[in-house]
Amino acid sequence: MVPRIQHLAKVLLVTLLASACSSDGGSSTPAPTPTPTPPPGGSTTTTTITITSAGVSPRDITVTVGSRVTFVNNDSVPHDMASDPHPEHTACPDITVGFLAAGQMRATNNLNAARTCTYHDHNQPTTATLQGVIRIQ
Ligand SMILES: [Cu+2]
Repeated sequence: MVPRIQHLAKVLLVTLLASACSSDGGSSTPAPTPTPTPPPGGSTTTTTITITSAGVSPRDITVTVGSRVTFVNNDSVPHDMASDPHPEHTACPDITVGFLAAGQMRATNNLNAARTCTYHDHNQPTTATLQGVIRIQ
């Protein structure tokens, strides 16, 4: 009788250990929420983007919902700022200010939708220094 009880105890112990093991494998800590990696330099809170021969500055800005952003062309040549994608400009049409002669400035429409918009110079659509990000939050 005694050996049988010992055997039962052993079976019980093994079962407990097995279940402890399986429950441990089943539970997992929640994965950390991924945060978007900001570009080098981060995002700047401003509503003015200045264009010079070096490109647009700041390249990455954050504005509040309802803001307007002003593009200032301080370059000696014209620029034609438009929403991505090129050449349709359909993603964020409200940020398209269009043709800016040297020295000219123009504001976007009110940016009423919270989202991230990117733009380019329609005359130089592949020039990276003339591409930027407007984060509407
Ligand atoms: Cu374009």
